Amino acid sequence: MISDGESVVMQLYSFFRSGTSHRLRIALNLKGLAYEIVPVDLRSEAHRSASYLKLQPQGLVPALVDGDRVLIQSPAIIEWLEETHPTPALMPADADGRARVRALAAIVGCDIHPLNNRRVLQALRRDFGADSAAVQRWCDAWIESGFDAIEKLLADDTRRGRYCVGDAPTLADVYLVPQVESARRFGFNVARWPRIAAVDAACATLEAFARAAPARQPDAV
Ligand SMILES: N[C@@H](CCC(=O)N[C@@H](CS)C(=O)NCC(=O)O)C(=O)O
Repeated sequence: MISDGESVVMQLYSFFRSGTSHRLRIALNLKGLAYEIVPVDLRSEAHRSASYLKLQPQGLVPALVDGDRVLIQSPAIIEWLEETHPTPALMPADADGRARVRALAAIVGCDIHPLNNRRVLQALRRDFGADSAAVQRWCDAWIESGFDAIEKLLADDTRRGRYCVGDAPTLADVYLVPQVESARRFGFNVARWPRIAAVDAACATLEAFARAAPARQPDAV
């Protein structure tokens, strides 16, 4: 464990290309919290090792260790961070704004990301005989329908600023940016969703987002 002088630095079990790990890195950076990355290499099945399963019994990244506390599931960890480190807030002050942020985040977190997750794609190949073209069609469908909906929601929001909701980054941006990164990896030109592309570009100018990018991680190879 590393100490920053007063407290023990949190450890983030993370894989550089994992969208859920990417979310956590952005949230931690926005909050200005110190953390150490512990790489978990999904390609070598490190997430299924006995030692990692003791932390996260599903064998999924990320996990956040804070002293004796082990936190799992990125939405739960992000909410915990928001509650324990409320400044800067990643949720708007008003209930309507918070509902909007949660809805945008849920489109990514519930309706796009889980369907394109590695273990789901492995099951499609292994148990249902899907070839590479079928798997690509599957992924494309969920990204397209989710991004079409987000683009429409952004277009309809007349009070929108630089980010998904308002003029400061919120959890909606924390969820969206890693999904944009993933869509690019799946071969999409994100310019076809101009408002999503603009939010992504605005976020990229912030150090908290730039430092969280997969390419900037110690395990990026
Ligand atoms: N709902 C979980 C999902 C975590 C998740 O799916 N993580 C992926 C990486 S983005 C993973 O570990 N996949 C391993 C696998 O599918 O084998 C969360 O948000 O923490």
